[in-house]
Amino acid sequence: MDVKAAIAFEAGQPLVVDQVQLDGPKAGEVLVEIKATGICHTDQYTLSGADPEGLFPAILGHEGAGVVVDTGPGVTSVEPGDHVIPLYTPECRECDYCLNPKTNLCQSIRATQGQGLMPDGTSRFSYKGRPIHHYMGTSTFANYTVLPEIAVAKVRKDAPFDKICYIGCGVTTGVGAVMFTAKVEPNSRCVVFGLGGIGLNVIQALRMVGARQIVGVDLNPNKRAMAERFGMTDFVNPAEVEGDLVGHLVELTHGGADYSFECIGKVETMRQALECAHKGWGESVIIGVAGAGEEIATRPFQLVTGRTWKGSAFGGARGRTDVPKIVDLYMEGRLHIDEMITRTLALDDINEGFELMRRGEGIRSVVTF
Ligand code: NAD
Ligand code: DAO
Ligand code: ZN
Ligand code: ZN
Repeated sequence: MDVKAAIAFEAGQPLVVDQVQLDGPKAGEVLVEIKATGICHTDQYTLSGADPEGLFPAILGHEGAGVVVDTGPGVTSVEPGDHVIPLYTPECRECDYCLNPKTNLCQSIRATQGQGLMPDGTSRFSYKGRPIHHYMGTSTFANYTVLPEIAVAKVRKDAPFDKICYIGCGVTTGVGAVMFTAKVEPNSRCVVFGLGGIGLNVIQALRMVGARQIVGVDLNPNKRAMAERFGMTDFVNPAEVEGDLVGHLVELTHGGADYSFECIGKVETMRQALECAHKGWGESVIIGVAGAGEEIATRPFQLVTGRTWKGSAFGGARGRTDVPKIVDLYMEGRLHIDEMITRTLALDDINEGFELMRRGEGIRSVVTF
């Protein structure tokens, strides 16, 4: 079938909106009509050419929501009409990783997903007869896409697509890091580095689980008001701190953070986040993705004396199991998304959304189809 898509033909160039051809779902696959998709930094990272694993031409996009319109042979968990959120971290419930409660990193289709292909090693997308790569197993910058059955979370039908698409990456990444990776307890003191689309979701989850202190750290003072609306109790602008930032944060949190979260992607702030964690028990969770080849550092004594360094991908969430629960939290009014969608665009204007992100304006732009 012909579908309308934003195509990334080459690194560093704007996306081109045009008609592409999409083959129907094969065994174990589903055809989904995408109703809305967010634009995330990871799409920008790949489009910029900085992503060493980036493949072109490709249809980017990994933060979507839509409706199943067709299923291939053997699909049993969803049917046409079901509302779904595509999962760049699938959940097969059978591989060694899915069977180990310590991880959410299902590996069953990891190799082909990384090659921009469906699990059978081929692409469903083509442009003028030449194949186009899938991206993160999702390719949501198209009004229809094909996904493996294990890479869709079935969600309730009354949830608005133009809001819950954000649960496909940003919301789950921030909220999950608090609930599933760190398992933050009530009354904790916490520090969040970076008050962008991820940091705000960490903050709102910390408020939801009953943290007593939520310190936000950001160089941009314009981020303060929004973070306070989501539950930040203290704001620290490193540019305004005289002396050592880590010492300041340790003092502010009465000895150090029970939990800190790095939501920027810089190795310097990853070190600060670890070192402001409380001696003896503080845990620091890296969420930000640093540039290719970068390395983190600290003095090992920081760990010897009881701090723990962790990382979190997709919030540690098991998509098919946990994403529907996050949609429920939103629909129950316990998580807020609407205020974070600061721009809604048509697919034809998708490059404008990338430009807003490059300029650091707004929190999330969403394309609706
Ligand atoms: P963003 O750009 O919206 O937010 C980053 C914030 O950090 C901005 O407000 C900026 O002002 C602030 N900042 C930059 N440098 C700073 C510094 N030195 N000190 C203090 N503040 C500083 O980004 P985002 O969308 O919130 O994403 C954050 C990170 O999370 C990115 O690296 C992204 O790639 C990553 N990410 C990770 C996952 C995962 O699963 N681990 C998923 C999605 C995104
Ligand atoms: O299993 O090796 C693997 C890949 C896991 C991918 C997790 C990606 C999380 C960070 C990238 C940001 C996503 C928007
Ligand atoms: Zn993302
Ligand atoms: Zn698995």
